[in-house]
Amino acid sequence: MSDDVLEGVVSTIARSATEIRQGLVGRRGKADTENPSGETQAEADVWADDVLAERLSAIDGVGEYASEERTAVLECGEGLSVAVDPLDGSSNLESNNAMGTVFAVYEEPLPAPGTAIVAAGYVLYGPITTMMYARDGRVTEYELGGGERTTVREDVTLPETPIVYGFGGRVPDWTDEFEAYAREIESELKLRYGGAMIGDVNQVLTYGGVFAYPGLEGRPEGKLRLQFEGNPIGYVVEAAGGRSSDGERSVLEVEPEGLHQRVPVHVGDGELIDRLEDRLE
Ligand code: AFP
Repeated sequence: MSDDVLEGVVSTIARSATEIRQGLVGRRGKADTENPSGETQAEADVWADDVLAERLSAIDGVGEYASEERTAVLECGEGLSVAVDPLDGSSNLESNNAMGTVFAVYEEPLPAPGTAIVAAGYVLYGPITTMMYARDGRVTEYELGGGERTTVREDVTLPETPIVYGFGGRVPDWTDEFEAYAREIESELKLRYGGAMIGDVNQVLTYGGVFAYPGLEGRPEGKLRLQFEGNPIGYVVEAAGGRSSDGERSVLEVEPEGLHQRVPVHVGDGELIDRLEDRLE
């Protein structure tokens, strides 16, 4: 596996992130199209997907491009497979809140398990634009600007003392087991939930704690997509010394059934995830 290809993927996403952020202006409306998961797309979803597809598929050594916003895998030669959520939390664009771009590089054709990931990360469009990048068990944080990326933290590790939590889904739709777990956690930690997985997971990576979008009553598969959200975020949090779980095992060990399948996602402090699995048993 070539370092150059990975460097090409990461620098292309870092460079594009600055343009994507600028290009959100004037693209806050809804497109009249749906993504393969049946969700109405934002204009910005479609545009950001086109920008990233064009640039990432042009890299020598990238053989596949797939995204949460398009039905099929784009074949583009021989090499690694890049899976992207171009604008995670795009429903936050209307209210001008945090959003992200999520990516994972797999060394197997898609759909693939998280165990086939060789590198993953995300861009956070917060007050400033930052990137978390995980590879070979190490996580690095960069600040992005002017197409450049500046290292601000190396060996990012989940803080030992958990402080924050964020749980998705409506409380009435939580299973009794998950609700019991949530009641315990809310008496111990502070709530931080903004509706964009990337913003919420970055809170956990910065302050310690747990994020989850669980399986729901009537929707045991939850909401988040395995290839584009569950796997990349599981890979980053595990590389930072935390744990990921679909409720029973590491998200990275979930066998893929389809490109756009959903999976319950729980990530964060190892002890808190162990407790969750005990509760859901
Ligand atoms: P959008 O990309 O449609 O805004 O969804 C964001 C997301 O996939 C993930 O980032 C959030 O954690 C979750 O959905 C928010 O879902 P709820 O709106 O149900 O809280």
